[in-house]
Amino acid sequence: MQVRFRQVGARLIAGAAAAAALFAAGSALAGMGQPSDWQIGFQGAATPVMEYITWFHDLLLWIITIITLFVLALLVIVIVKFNAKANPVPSKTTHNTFLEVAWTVIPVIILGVIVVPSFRLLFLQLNTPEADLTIKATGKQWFWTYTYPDNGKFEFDSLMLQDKDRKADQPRLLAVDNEMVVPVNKTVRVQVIGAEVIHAFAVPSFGIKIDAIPGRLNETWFKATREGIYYGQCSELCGKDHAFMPIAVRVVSEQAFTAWVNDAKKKFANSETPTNQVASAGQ
Ligand SMILES: [Cu+2]
Repeated sequence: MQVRFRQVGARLIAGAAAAAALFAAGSALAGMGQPSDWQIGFQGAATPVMEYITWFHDLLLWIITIITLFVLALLVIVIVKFNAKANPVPSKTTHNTFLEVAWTVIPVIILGVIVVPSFRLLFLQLNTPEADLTIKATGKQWFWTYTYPDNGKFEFDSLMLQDKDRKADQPRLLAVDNEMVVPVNKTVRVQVIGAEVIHAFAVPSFGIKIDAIPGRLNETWFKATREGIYYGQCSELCGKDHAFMPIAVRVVSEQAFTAWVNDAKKKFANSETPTNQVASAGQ
């Protein structure tokens, strides 16, 4: 019996180690701003909110793994030690005060450990700090329109690049013609609304995902701490081209942002959403 126990234990540990190694490899492959092959974990964090989400996720993964292994070990013990063959005359024990207090108090402590960072994260996500600039993102069928009310009120449409227009380094189904550009290390308030149906504005590396609902102005925020390009997608089933309305956010230095704003003001002056773009968005 002892030998069989040890064999089962050794196999469990080997299995857990293999799973941990696979997970570590998958996490290491996590892309920055876009998904990568064989990735298991989240995309790399580019904002304090996403760093918190990643940390909280890892904490929960440890807790749930330990609980699962503990319950599995108890089950294995019961199956091996207390089956009818191994234990023909069962004990008549019914109550055990210490055990009953322990299995009430220990889960309460575990939930207490989880609830504190959970609420902190919720407040961090929902309390928009003093914003340095506001951008309005309007979900349309099937593309996004970005408005910069603080920087000259220009607005432009952002449509997914078709394969023929895409450069080699631009990811398929994610790259767009006009990226949303923001300065690094600045708090950006994003106001999100839907034009006709419900969409959702989501950028994994920023840790943001919020519904774009017609007639309701939703709000989220992010503060990107490193430059680069970060991709997201509409995350609410919104119709036939739901999969083809990506979000691309380029985070640049403050000087580059000012230069871009000056160009954009001219490029997108008096811009209105041409109806032919709506028609061609899905082709
Ligand atoms: Cu959508």
